[in-house]
Parts: sequence; C-alpha cells; structure tokens
Amino acid sequence: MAGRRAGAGAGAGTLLALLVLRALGAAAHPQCLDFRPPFRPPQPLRFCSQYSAFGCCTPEQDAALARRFGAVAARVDAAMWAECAGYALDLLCQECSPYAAHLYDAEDPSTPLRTVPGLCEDYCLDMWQTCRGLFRHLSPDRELWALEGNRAKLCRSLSLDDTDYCFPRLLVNENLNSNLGRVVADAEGCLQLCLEEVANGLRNPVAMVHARDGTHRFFVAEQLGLVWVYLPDRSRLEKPFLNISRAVLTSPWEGDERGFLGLAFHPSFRHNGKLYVYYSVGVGFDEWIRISEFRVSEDDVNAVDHDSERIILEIEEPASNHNGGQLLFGDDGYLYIFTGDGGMAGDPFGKFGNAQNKSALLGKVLRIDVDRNERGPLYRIPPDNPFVGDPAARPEVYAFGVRNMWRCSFDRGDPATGAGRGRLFCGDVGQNKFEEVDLVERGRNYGWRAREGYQCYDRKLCANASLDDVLPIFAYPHKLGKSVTGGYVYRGCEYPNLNGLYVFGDFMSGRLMSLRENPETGQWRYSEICMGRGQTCAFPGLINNYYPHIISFGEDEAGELYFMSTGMPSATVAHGVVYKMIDPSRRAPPGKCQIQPSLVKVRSRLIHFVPKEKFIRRTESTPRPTKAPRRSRPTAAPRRPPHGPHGPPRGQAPVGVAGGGGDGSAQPTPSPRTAQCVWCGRRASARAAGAWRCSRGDAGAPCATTPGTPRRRPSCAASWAFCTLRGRPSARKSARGARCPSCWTTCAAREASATCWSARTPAWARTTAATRRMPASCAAARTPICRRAPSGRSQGGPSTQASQAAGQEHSLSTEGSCLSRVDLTTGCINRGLPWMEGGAGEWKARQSAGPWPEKCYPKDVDW
Ligand SMILES: *[C@@H]1O[C@H](CO)[C@@H](O)[C@H](O)[C@H]1NC(C)=O
Ligand SMILES: *[C@@H]1O[C@H](CO)[C@@H](O)[C@H](O)[C@H]1NC(C)=O
Ligand SMILES: *[C@@H]1O[C@H](CO)[C@@H](O)[C@H](O)[C@H]1NC(C)=O
Ligand SMILES: [Ca+2]
Ligand SMILES: [Ca+2]
Repeated sequence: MAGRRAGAGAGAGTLLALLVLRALGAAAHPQCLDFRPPFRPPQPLRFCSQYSAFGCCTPEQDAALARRFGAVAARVDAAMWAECAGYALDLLCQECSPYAAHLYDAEDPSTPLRTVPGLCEDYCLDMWQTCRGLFRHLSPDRELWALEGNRAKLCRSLSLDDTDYCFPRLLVNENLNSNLGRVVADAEGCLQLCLEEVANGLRNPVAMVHARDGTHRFFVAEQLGLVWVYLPDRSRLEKPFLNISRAVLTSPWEGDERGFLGLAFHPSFRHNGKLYVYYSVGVGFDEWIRISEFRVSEDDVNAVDHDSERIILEIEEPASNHNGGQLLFGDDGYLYIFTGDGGMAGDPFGKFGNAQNKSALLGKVLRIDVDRNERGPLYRIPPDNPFVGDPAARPEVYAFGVRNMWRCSFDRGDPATGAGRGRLFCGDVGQNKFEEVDLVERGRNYGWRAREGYQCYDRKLCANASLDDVLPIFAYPHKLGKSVTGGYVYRGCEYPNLNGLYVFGDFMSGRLMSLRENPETGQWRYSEICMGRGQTCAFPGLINNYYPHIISFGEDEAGELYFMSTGMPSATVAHGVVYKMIDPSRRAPPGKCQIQPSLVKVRSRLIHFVPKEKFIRRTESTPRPTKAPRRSRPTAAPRRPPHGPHGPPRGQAPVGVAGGGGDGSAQPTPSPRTAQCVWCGRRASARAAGAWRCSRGDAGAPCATTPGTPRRRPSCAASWAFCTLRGRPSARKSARGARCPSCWTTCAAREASATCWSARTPAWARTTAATRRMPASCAAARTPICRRAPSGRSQGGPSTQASQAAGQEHSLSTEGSCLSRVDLTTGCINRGLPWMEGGAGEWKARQSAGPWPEKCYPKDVDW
C-alpha cells in the first residue's frame, strides 16, 4: 500500500514524513471551541455581527463577548481605546469564528487552549505598534503579558505556523471560505460526511427502528431473529426485546437472503403495544415468508410477549433469494409490505413472472389494514387499494413490477413546510445491469421483469404498449455497485444542510450515495457520499471509515439518520456496526435539537456502549505540490489522489478511508515519534536532530497525519493585512493584490462595527466628541465581514443566486477574488456606508447609484 511509505523506516521515509508534516501543519477545518461544527445562530449576533450568518456563538455567548468588550473599554485609557477598539473587537470575536478551534488551537481537545487567537505576523506587528497594551486586558496569560515589551517574541508566540490560516488572513482564504457552511464536496463532487459509531457487535443488523412512543429507544434487529433495545444513551439491554431465532430460517452462508428481515411498530404502539415482523420460515421442505403481529409484554415495555404472535400473512417462496422484507406504516395508518419476486433469476415463475402478475403476492408492494383485527379477519383491504374490484388481481396489491425492494422509507417531509411528506422511496435490487431507486405510487407498475433500470430486460413484455411502467428516479450500473440498499430522506434536526437529501447505499460495493431533488424541475441530482478527507472528520468521537456491506438504513425517533453495515455478511458473524451520519460542516444551533425522552422502566441489565472503531489518520502517499496551483484552477487541486492512498480505485472494495475491512490496526501508522509530536510540528524550531520535541507539553497528542487543503496564498491576503492598518492611506497603495479594489471597504466596515460598539461604552463617551465622528449609520454596519464578490461575473455567482433563491443562509461562498462587504442576510453587497471615505472609487460611485440591481452585483462593474 502506497500510504505505508510515508510512515515507514528512516532515511527517505523520514524526509517524506517531514514534508508531509510541513504541509499539514495548519490544515484547518470549521470547528468551534466546543469541538463541534459551527452553526447559524438563531438570531443575528449584535456584537460579533460578522458571525451572524455562520459561526460558533449563540446570542448569549455574543452578549458575553460584548460585556468583555465593555469591560476592556472601561479599563484602558480613552486615547488608547480610540485607537484600539477595532483590535479588541477583532480578537474577542474570533471565538465566534467558524474556525475558532483552529485559531485557538482547540482542534485537538488534549492540547491547551490559546487565550488569544493565532494572529498573522503583519497584523500582530501592527497591532503591537499602537495597541500592545491591550493584550493584558484580553488574556489572563501572564506569560503573554511578560512578552508585551518584545514585539518579535510576542508576535511569534501568537503566530500560527501556516500563514494562510492565521487571523485575519483566514477570512480571505478561499479554500476555507468558499464552501463554508455547506456540505463540502471534494474535487470529484463527493459529499464529505463523517460517522459516529452507535452500536457494534451485531450479527447482520437488518433493521433499526423506533417505536414513535416518546422514549427515543431504538431497536436493532439481527437476521438471526433477535431484536435488541437500546436506550437513548446507547446502552443496550442485555435481554433481547424479541428472540424468535428458533422459528427463523436462515444460515451462516454469506449473502443468505433469508431470515428475520423487517419489523415495524404500530403507529399507536404507545397505546396498543403492537408490532409487526417479517421473517423466513421453513415449512417441511418449503420456504415461506411470514408477517406476524406481536404485542409487547404487559409487565415489561422492553420485551415482547412471545406468546402473543398472530400470523397475519404467509406467502410461499419458490426460491431462497429475493424475499423482500420491508414493513412500514404509512401516514394513512396502513401496513405496507414489500415482497420480492420469489427468487431465481429473471423472475421465471408463471407465464410472465410474478412481478407483472397481479394475482401473485410476490414482486409487489402490498397494503393492508391491521387495525381492529381482534375479532374477525386478521387484516382488511383498504377500500382505496388500486385493484380492489379487479378479478385478475389480489386486492392487497398496492404497486407491482417489483424485483426485490430492499429497504424503503416514507419521507417525513420538510420540518418547516412539510413538503415531500409521505413520498415512498425504495431501492429495487437489479438483475444483471442496473440498481434502481423508485418513488412508489399507488397502483403503478415498476417495470420488472419487462425492464431493469431504464433498460428492457424481457424485450417482448417491454414492447407491450400496456406496460405503462414508472421509471426509477435513479439507476446505476453494476460497476458502481451490485445490490442497492434503499435509505431515507434526511429530515432530522441536527444537520440542517442534509435536509431533503435522500441517502442510500450499495451492499456489495459499500458505496454511499445521495439524491437531491430540484423542486423546480423534479430532477434528481446524484452525489456520492465520501468520508471527509483530511481533517474534515477530526472531531472528537467521529470516525471516517465503515464496513463495506451496507445492509440497511435507519432513523431514530428524532429523525437522525443511521446505517448498518458489516465486514462479513454472515448471519452468525458479529461484525455489524450501526453508524450515525454526521455533517461536519454545520450543525443546528446549540439547544435547538434537545430531546426529552420519556422514561422507561428497565428490568434487564444494561450494557454500556463502548465504541471500537477509530478515526483513521492517514499520511499522504505523495508530497503536496509546493507551488500554488494556477489561478484558473478550481479551489483545490484534486485532494484525492487518483488512487486512494490505501489502494484500489473507488467503486471496488474499500469504503471510507479504510481499505477493505476498516480495521484501524491494519492501516499504515506513522512512527511513534511522529505520532506524538505532530501538534508540535508547527513549532519547527523546537525540532532537534530529526526528532520532534514538544514545546507545549502536548507530547502524546494524537497524530494529525492527515493532509489539509493545498496551501495557497489568496491574492487578497496580503492586502488584507494592509487593510488592517486601519485604513491608512498607504494601505491602498501597498496592497499587492491588484484584484482587490474594494479591500479598502473591509477596513472601513470593520472599523464601523467597532465604532458602533464603542459608542455604547464609557470610553467612547469620553473620546468620541473630540476624536471621532459617530458613523451616520451604525445600523448599516451590521455585517462587517469580508466576502469575495464574484469575479468576472456580471450578476453574482450561481451559488449566491441559488442561496438567495432558496432563502438560505450559508451565503458565505462565492468564487472570485475580491473583498467586499456583503450583507449576509440578503446575500447582497451592503450599500450605504456614507461615512466611508477614501474607499475604492467605484464603491463611492455605486453609493450614489441608487438601489443595487436585482442580483445585488452591478452588471457594469468588473469585480
Ligand atoms: C434466543 O433463543 C434461542 C432459542 O430459543 C436460545 O438458544 C438463545 O439463547 C436465545 N438468545 C438470547 C440472547 O436470549
Ligand atoms: C399468476 O399468479 C397466480 C398465483 O401465483 C398463478 O396461479 C397464475 O397462474 C399466474 N398467472 C400467470 C399468467 O402466470
Ligand atoms: C400486452 O399485455 C397485456 C396485459 O398484460 C396482454 O393482455 C396482451 O396480450 C399483451 N400483448 C402482447 C402483444 O403481448
Ligand atoms: Ca425467495
Ligand atoms: Ca423498475
């Protein structure tokens, strides 16, 4: 494996390792000081308003920073404050930066936190000139105070190793800001998500469901016929909820499709205690599938009354494969049953197979009514079932032409608007060529065996004009995977970016995939899902690898999304894990998603959850390019080497970053010395004789051997630093980036915010009359954040337009080169800062030009 080279041996290996370490010193990723992803605050922040749209502060934390600002103002003398308020604002507000963890050295919870954010040298040197007296008011660190008199030492101690990732240059680092707050896709368009291990040691976990009873328990079923209860804290009850392993027909044979295949709680489970299960049984030499009703036991809510079984429906299976297995309750209260075509290959039974034969229950979506079945029939036919009056059809049939739908789900609908609610998504496993995802509707024909995916399979049936089948919303060929596992539309609370994303996978290739609908066109856009590259998943408790056989997906009671996979798909091998899907780029604001599970009485012993999987840190197999890529290139040179460092091309075996089995121990590990001191790597001077010596007592810190994004100096970064010289006339002249005419405006904006706030502090009151003019409109200075306006575009970047159209908040991103001040609440360049003087000529001109054109960005100006 190529990756092993980097960590192995001495000589060339060491040299390479050093190169790698240099490159990854400052790989920054959005992360807050609580070690979690940033978020959009529930209300705009009044003090650190530049982080109103996206950052790490709640309004409460923001208010606390404003109080600190006021306290500093009261302590420093008025003359100094007049000069230095902007710096105080800058430094305090970086706690709200989406990169706060990076700026304060908190990406690794085991290293000490900085008290002042990491500063770029030029910024620091400049601040020192006039405002060095401020540090003692901003930091309790006396060692720092002691350096106050020594400009070079002070600024060195405040520096970050990588100059593109310090404050304020970080704000204009294109790599860091272009996708801020979005689900990040890598260079190949793969969405980067992370995982959290939730349960492990399971034998082919086929389902994870909840009871919708307020307890937030989740239930995981094993193919053998056992169901386990987990409490919201992820501890498992030692006693199984259900154990029908004696009745269930399966085998240790890898890939055996028989067994316990599905369960669903009655929508009124809380009141009637009923649940339904779907499993294979042997009857003599024959095989059947059985759908049974059970009740929870009267004296233990965590156990099924095993004597309560009532068989609702049994169907004979002509072959051991294609046994379906999904059970769902719809919003209509009816039970949906998803059967397979019976088995073998090509649906060979009867004249034209089972799936197109509406008199057969195989190859169907069935719908029955199991309510009020205590007396009389065990189930009834819903009166609006599509084929109720058809003598050539079973009345249970709801949809047909199904091969083997493996995992279906109802969309809960958009949490705000309800849009999408009730849509029924299924993955239908293909025959020789295509795997498909279907949106199942009442009475419709899903094509099999006439069609596989979009293509004819049985040409004769396919040519029949009366087929009238529904094509899949998405199909993929077998080079991407050979057995689809349907998933869910994400509708949870914790990861707002994922709302509306249909996430599914493939059992054979281990590929995780997603579809997102364009509401205007109804088209579904496909994106693969990858494990976050580099540092993306380096959050405590998260992992970036999983076992490849994706068996099933699940939702918890709150709507968060999970999947189950195993390294060895045998019903008797306990290699199955439940993973929670995590968006590392953005979370909901703290407190928004709190759940209050109702209590359950637990009679069994509890087994506490111990995660086993590890975050895999990788070394890169090739050194990064040292030269910045050419300007015209997209943000990042492909971060994924053509072949993952751990082996085969994508689409074959491995998933996440784990080659094959996902066993962390099998991964190349850096030499212990490197592993210990990566975090000290940024202090290159502390390195001696090929060994890394730790200067901050962080020996033993985890090894950050993952690469960051390629380093590259944004064209505006240099001039930004000049901007921070508080709008000195020389700033504009010295600004190196010729593309940054409006760099100036950022200075003014930043000043404005500081000034507005100063106006509310006693120090301001003392100095304002003499030295400063109150800005004409402090309100206009709400969002003084740097943002690049689109370059060479006349109407704003597509991303801007899209986010405006969707009324979305993550509008920090545009391509382009220049700084400008943008109101993040509208996505528009903010106008009306009449007090701003000396800015770029066109800025002034635009102020008098009246309201901005529709897309905010004037057509006539080349930004
Ligand atoms: C489940 O039932 C089987 C057969 O009745 C029994 O052998 C097994 O020990 C049970 N498993 C558990 C965990 O209770
Ligand atoms: C359709 O299925 C039913 C039930 O299995 C079977 O009796 C009948 O022969 C099948 N019809 C055809 C045309 O294959
Ligand atoms: C087309 O399908 C219908 C219904 O399945 C059937 O009655 C008819 O004979 C078929 N036509 C041909 C040409 O196969
Ligand atoms: Ca079968
Ligand atoms: Ca189909």
